[in-house]
Amino acid sequence: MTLKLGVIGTGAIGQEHIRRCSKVLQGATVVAVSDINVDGARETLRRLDLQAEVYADGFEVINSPDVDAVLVTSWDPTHEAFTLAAVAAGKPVFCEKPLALSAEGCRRIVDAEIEHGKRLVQVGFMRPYDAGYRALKKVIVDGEIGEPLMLHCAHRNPTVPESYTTDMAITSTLIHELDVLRWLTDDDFKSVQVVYPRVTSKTHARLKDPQIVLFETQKGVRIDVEVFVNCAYGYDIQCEVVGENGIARLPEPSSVQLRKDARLSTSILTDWKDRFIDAYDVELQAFINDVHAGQLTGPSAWDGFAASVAADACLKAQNSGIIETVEMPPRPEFYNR
Ligand code: NAD
Ligand code: NAI
Ligand code: ISE
Repeated sequence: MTLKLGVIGTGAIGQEHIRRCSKVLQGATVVAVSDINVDGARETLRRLDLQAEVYADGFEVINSPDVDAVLVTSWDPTHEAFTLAAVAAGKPVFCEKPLALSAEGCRRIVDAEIEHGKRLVQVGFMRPYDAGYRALKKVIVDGEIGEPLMLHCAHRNPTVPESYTTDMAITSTLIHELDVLRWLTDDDFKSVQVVYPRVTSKTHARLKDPQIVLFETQKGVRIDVEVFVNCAYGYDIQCEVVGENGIARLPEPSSVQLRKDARLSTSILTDWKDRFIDAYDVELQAFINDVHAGQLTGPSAWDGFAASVAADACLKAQNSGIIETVEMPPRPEFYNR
């Protein structure tokens, strides 16, 4: 049977997910869409040559009897309300990151899901589905570099819009590392400090850029993440794990090597859509398959909550300048199954 999807938010990633669910993946079809920009939603369907109901309100999508499962791809501040409404309707929901803007908001979703009695939520943390991150994790798990001691990471975007502010470096950008580094190292964050280097001239008054986020984990691993969202040169994700016996690096995306004009070069991607294009396919196919099978297994509401607990401490550290603790409550038995 084909899974009938409703998509809320037809912006950059909403359009990408509608395209992949309709034209790339198996077992699903998009039957309803919604965006506060209704013309944008219509234009998305026209451009992709798709037929679907257009609703003015996302809650109508969730409650439509035609819709079996929901994708939330609208702006960050809207995620919590739409995800809670999907859980209340008993419908599986794939929610883009962050699950909510605070740990408190994520906790409300966790509590609602536990109350429902069965997992309904998958968070759009796609990096654990990326072949490069999976290969890096295998090297660590196989013991090839010994125990990890330090990680050096970078999350760089070429540019961001004027609406992007200092806090979003944490809630919208670093949130990917807050999830993937827990998964990669099988560890939890213990404390965090944020320090600000010299500010780039390419930013604006409400965005301090770049930022360096320094963590200590429960196992004593030290991690530094550079978040630099106006780096100008490309979209660049770096992760180097320094272990007792050696160093492992996240593979670079493959690219043709060019010898030309007395130079040896390879291109760097510029768009986040391309960097993890395969991982988005795999995460959404997993969601569709899991809904068909009746049991979600991807990044959970608890993972969304855990990342937001760390994000809240980072936000505090952004303002205090001192080392802040990350207080992670124990994982409920519900998420161990
Ligand atoms: P975008 O601004 O291009 O698109 C968001 C769309 O949501 C817009 O069209 C907007 O009109 C619509 N929208 C906002 N509020 C809405 C609401 N209440 N109901 C319906 N539609 C609403 O943003 P984007 O780049 O597509 O990002 C969307 C979400 O996806 C964000 O949460 C972002 O963090 C996430 N995202 C994740 C990744 C990733 O790598 N996992 C990449 C990009 C974006
Ligand atoms: P976007 O701004 O391109 O799209 C957001 C869309 O949501 C807009 O079209 C907007 O009109 C719509 N929208 C906002 N509020 C709405 C509402 N109340 N009801 C209906 N529609 C509403 O943003 P983008 O880049 O697509 O990001 C959307 C979400 O996806 C964000 O939460 C972002 O964090 C996440 N994202 C995730 C990525 C990933 O790698 N997983 C990459 C990029 C974004
Ligand atoms: C965006 O929302 C994403 O999720 C991208 O993956 C990230 O690199 C970017 O910084 C965010 O704004």
